[in-house]
Amino acid sequence: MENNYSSLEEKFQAKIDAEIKIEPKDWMPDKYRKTLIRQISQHAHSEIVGMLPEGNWVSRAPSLRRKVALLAKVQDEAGHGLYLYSAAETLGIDRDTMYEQLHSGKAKYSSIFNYPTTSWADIGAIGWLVDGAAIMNQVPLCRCSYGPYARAMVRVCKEESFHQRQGFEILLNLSKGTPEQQRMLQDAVNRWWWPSMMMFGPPDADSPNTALSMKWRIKRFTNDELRQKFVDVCYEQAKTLNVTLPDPDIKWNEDRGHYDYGEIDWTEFWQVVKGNGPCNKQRLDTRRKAWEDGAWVREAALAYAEKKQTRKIQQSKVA
Ligand code: BYC
Repeated sequence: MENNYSSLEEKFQAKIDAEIKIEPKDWMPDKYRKTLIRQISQHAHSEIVGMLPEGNWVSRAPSLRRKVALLAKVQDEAGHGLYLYSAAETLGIDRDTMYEQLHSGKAKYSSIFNYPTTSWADIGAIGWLVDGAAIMNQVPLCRCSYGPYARAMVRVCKEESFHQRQGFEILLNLSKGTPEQQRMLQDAVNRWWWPSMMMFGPPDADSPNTALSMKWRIKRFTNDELRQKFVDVCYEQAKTLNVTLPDPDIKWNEDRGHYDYGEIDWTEFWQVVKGNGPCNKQRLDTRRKAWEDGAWVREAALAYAEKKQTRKIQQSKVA
């Protein structure tokens, strides 16, 4: 039995090494399935919780054009959540179980969405930094070894890149505005920079999942590799926006060919992940309320589906 399992595992790894996608009905190690369910469901939860800080600004966007773009972006996040829940379902977990894990506080979702959006510039900063970090992390996921996740990510990334641009454009406008608008921009960047750096996850040395996820080509880069790419890109973009990144230790390192950066507050990160961030409670309460308020829609949809099915059976009997 053990020999049989190890030969299955060898064949599985050989497929991965040959860049052949793993599909839902293929044999896979239990741990591969569990890792994917964990990552994809956390990712789906992040998308739908991620709608909340921005949704807060739909009614206060400063022009019709900004409102339309923000509304479209928030709707895109809902779509991303749906593709990702569907991708996770192909691994044998059902959607209600995933929702239950989110609503009971058992499931993780990205730490970034537990921070408040207190000014319009925050919407720009989320687009520039949060979506920028998301793209850095998610483009390699388009080459993830698991087919349904990789294919979902292609569309997600196309939409994320529009989100990043709309955020950057908001900030670019503020950077050319009044001194008050420029202060608002700098304040938003000050507050969103470090939480965005934390989005990539703990340092490689403290990341229990990275090694296996790299071997199985779920992840193509480590947390620190992606974080470094993000710093290098943002430093240059910050110059265009005429803002300073709130890290006095950022400086070009000629030997490494990258920007060095300062110490991240990992105590704050773990506090937020454990549920003690500024908005964790508010986010989960809002999600739970949306779920409860939507009960009648689910009931109506089920009743309609049942009615349709009964009618179909009756018609087939008559025929
Ligand atoms: N927040 O071993 P590690 C978006 C957890 S959506 C909370 O490195 P892994 C967007 C991690 O889950 C953003 N928890 O884990 C949406 C693990 O805990 P468990 C989300 C975090 O999985 C709307 C433990 O820490 N993106 O961008 O190898 C609007 C140890 O970590 C975080 C994705 O989900 C965090 N930041 O690597 C705008 C992308 N970081 O599960 C934007 C897909 C780590 O062992 N996910 N943890 O209990 C990934 O790429 C990987 O899961 C991560 C973490 C890089 C996030």
